[in-house]
Amino acid sequence: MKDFKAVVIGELFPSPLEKLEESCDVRVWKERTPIPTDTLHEWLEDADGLISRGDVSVDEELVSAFPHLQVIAQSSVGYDNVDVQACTKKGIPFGNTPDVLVEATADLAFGLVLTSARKLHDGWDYVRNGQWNTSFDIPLGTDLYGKTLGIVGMGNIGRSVAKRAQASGMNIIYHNRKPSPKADDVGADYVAFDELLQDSDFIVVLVPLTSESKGLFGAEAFKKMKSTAHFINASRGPVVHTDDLYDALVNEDIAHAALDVTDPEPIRKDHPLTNLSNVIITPHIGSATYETRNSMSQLTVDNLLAGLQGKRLPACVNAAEVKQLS
Ligand code: 8YV
Repeated sequence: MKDFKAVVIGELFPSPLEKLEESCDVRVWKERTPIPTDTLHEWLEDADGLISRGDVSVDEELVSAFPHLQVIAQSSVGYDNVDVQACTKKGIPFGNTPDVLVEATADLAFGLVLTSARKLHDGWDYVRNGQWNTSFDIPLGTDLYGKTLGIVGMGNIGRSVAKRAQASGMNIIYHNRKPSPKADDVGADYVAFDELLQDSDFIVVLVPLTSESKGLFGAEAFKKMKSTAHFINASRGPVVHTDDLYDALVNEDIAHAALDVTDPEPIRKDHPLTNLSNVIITPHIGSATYETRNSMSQLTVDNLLAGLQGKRLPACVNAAEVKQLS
C-alpha cells in the first residue's frame, strides 16, 4: 500500500513513471482514444492526484465530484481543456509544462514557415513521382530573407521563433494585448493587430485559446492579409475559423497555410481543407521530440508529487490563488 493513488491519462516516460510509482498506486489510461467517462469517474473515486491530457475535459463538474482529489497536472503548456478557476475554488493546484517545450515548438513553427516558403513537401512529392528539377516545372518558392514575419502571441515560444527568423534575415513584427519585454532583444516591433495582418509576408500564430482568441482569424482577418501571405498556426485550432480559412485559400486571398493544429482535431483525411494544394497540415506535433516529451513527462510527475506532498508545484498555473507550502 503506497501513500497516494494517482490516475494518469496518457503515457509517461519510464523513469518519471517509476518515480511516481515509488509513492503512488498508479492507474494509467494508455490508449490513444479518449478515456470513457465511466472509467474515468470510477478511477477518480479514490484518487489523490490526476495527470490529465488535452482531450479530457477537466471541467467544474469533474473537479468538484471527487473529494480525494488534491492536485491535477498536465503534460502541456496549453490548458484550455481545464477549468482552472474551478480547481482554485476547490483549493486544487494545477500544474502544466511551460519552458521545457519552448525550443521544440519554436523549431516546429519555424519549420512550417520554411516548409511553406520553400515548398519542401511539393519537392518530396515530385521526387516520389519520379521527377527532378530538370523537368523545369518545379514550382518556385519564396525567400525568407528580407520578408516580414508577424508573430501573434509574443510569449516564450514567440521569442524563440523570432530568434530563428532573425537568423534568416527577416524583419519581425508582433502583436500582443500589450508590448512584451520578451521582444526587446529579438528585434521585434510591436504593431496593432490590423497592421500586422496587412504588413506580414508570414504570420505565425502562437496565442493560447481563450474566449478572446477563439475565432480571431476569420474572413475579415484573411481579407486584410496580403494575397501572397503565408499563414502558420501552431497554437490551437479554434483560434482560426476553419471554413473562412478554406475560403481564403480557395479564393487566393492568401497564398498558403501551414497548420500544426486544426479545428476539428483530428482533422479527417477527406476534410475539404486537406484536398487543397496550398495547405499543409501536421498532426499537432509541436512538442513531439524525444527530449522534450521526456522533460514534459518529468515535470508533470514533479508537479503531481509536489502537490501530493503539500509543496509548491515547480510549474503551477494557479499558485498565487491556491495556498501552498514552499
Ligand atoms: C501537447 C501542446 O503535447 O503543450 C501544449 O499545449 O499543444 C502540446 O505540446 C499536447 O497538447 C498534448 O498534451
